[in-house]
Amino acid sequence: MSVRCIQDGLTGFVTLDNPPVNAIGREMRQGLLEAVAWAEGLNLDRVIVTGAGRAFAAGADAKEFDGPPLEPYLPDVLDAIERSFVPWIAAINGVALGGGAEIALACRMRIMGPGAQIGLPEVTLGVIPGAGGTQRAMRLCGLETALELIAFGKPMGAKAALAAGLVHAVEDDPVEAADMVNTEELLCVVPTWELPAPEMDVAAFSAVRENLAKRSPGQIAPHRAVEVMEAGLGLDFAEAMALERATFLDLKSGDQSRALRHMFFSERAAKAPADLPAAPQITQVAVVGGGTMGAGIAYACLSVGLSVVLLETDADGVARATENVERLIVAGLKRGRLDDSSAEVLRARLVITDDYGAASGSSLAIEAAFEAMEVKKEIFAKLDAALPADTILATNTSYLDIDEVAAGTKDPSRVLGLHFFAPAHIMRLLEIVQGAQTGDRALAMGFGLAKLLKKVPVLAGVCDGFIGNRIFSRYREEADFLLMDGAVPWEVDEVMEAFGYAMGPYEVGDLSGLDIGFANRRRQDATRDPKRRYVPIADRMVNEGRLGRKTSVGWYRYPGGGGKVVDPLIEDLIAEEAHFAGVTRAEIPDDVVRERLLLAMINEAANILGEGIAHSAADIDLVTVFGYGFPRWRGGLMHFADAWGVVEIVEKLRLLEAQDPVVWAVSPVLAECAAAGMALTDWRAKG
Ligand code: 3H9
Repeated sequence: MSVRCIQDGLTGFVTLDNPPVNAIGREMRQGLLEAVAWAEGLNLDRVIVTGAGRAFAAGADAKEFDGPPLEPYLPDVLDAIERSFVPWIAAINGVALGGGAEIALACRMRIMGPGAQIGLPEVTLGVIPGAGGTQRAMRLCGLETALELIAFGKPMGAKAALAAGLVHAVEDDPVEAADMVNTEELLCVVPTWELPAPEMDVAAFSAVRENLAKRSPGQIAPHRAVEVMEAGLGLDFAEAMALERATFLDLKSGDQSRALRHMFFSERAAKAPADLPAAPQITQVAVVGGGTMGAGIAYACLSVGLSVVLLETDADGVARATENVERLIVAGLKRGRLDDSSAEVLRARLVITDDYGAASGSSLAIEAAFEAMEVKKEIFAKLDAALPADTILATNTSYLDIDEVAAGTKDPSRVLGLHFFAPAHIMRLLEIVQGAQTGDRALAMGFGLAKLLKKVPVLAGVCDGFIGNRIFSRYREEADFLLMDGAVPWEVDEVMEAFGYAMGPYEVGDLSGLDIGFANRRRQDATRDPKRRYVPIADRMVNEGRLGRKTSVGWYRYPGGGGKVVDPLIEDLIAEEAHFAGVTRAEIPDDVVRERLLLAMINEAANILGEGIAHSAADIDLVTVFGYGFPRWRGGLMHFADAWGVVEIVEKLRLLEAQDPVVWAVSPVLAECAAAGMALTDWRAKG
């Protein structure tokens, strides 16, 4: 049973017990309802409810959200707890989130452990609190705090919860403290539903709405939560609860909640494959190259307690690398992630040198040097010579052929790709690239490192750009085709921002530097299909010294290194290139811009799936969301494609294919899914 009841004198101890985090499923709701009757039947003095293990309760079991609601419903269970003549005390031993927090809010009293957290993060799953959270929280901690808690879904620690009035006390042993509460004192506490709703505060509502527009553009649930709270001020408790419940149920069956649940569970499913051996122990990592990427990787490793030997080519390189890491440490200090003593510990675990011999104690080396095959080969030869035979050798290349890098080493089975995303200490995605000869031990090391760094690991095969950059390259290519055909960069950017990206492709290009894409295109010149359409606009930009933010001019201008401004010269440049190419440009409606970009990415992603470069559609979703800013609330590229409809996608692609069969050849995976009425998410390679 997921609810255990024990009587001790006139006290009933109720334990929520559904490992690992006491998610509230039907059985727990039933158990709680029975516990109310049990305590009343015994005429107990009080009930103390707590959670088994590390959590109080992580909220409603989100796995149940796909089906219709099952009785007994949580609001009814909590109503029974709140109105019972036996008062309940929540002893919050660990996280109390969503429905878990709502259980606590329905209790007469709440005592929290110092390390526990309480929060209403339902909006992160695309819903709002559905068991009284919106109404009880604002009665307990006031409108402003409740709005912050619910609209942004960020949990509170014990100290903050006490200061906000959400809990009555913080005690080392909340169960023991609950047992000590004086009965008369307990009976004097007014049940939450009897408390008056706060006064209307127009400024608080405007502030939260303004903030939401900036922090959660495109998401519905936070706005609906705010609406319910606003309406609740003018309704009685029962009416407000009914409105909250109806809104919760409406959102639960909507696309955004489905997408966010998909992301929640996919993120947790991203683990080492079950057949891999245990990850080898890591205490020291060698990082080659102390540029932005290498310094970020080194800092990420240092932050989780690893020692790092950062290898550079010469004394100048060492000085530059030292500066780069130090900049990250100072930023960590500024943001409060580090204090003076933890910063010192970090520095003490870091060696920056040009002596490869100093890295001989490393179980893993990660090369993050200049993106050129010859450079990589040279570094791998040095690593091969200087490090023990069982050290795993990884390259952080974004595009290059890992098999070619591995071929030059004594034992290619210990070579893999570990593709980090900038800034490496912040971005959650880690593509773990498996070469033709990569061994299980090397893969296990990659997944082990991802776990240590709290990254989302995705296994990828070898191809130009792996999963993420291959999709991104196609996106960028199609964006340039759109320019040639009639669009302008700021229109394309606005369309993709309206779709949910924080930045469109051209602003991203300016940020990373247009020379990067240029170098890639030159590398691809030898293998590009001569029949494939090629747009030289971006090349011309680079040839004219427009490299993006670093030169204060790229697709946009950045006067004084500040914010972007539209540059009308670009329109002339595009028009000129179109003239040279004999293309007649015409205005392209926003929905066509959006569709072409999304179709291009979906088609490429389906090929990536079909070629076995990605192992599942969900992996592609993780890559697009965690590495490339695809809106999480759309569930990632493939989930979005399924929601759009594979049949419709294939119909649209066929029309484009008729115009340009090279660029738009329809992916066999998409064609197969459309013919079989199958979702991309369910597609599996045969055999
Ligand atoms: C809600 O409550 C609605 C109500 O207002 C209204 C109802 C009427 N459901 O994250 P972890 C699983 S909405 C199902 O790896 P951690 C998770 O999938 C809910 N399963 O551990 C994983 O399974 P597996 C509002 C859940 O220590 C395992 O537990 N609540 C749920 O890093 C361990 O999870 C939230 O949004 C769930 N609700 O973090 C909180 N939660 O082992 C969501 C977890 O098979 N949960 N699982 O991979 C969290 O934020 C984190 O899981 C938590 C633990 C902080 C609790």
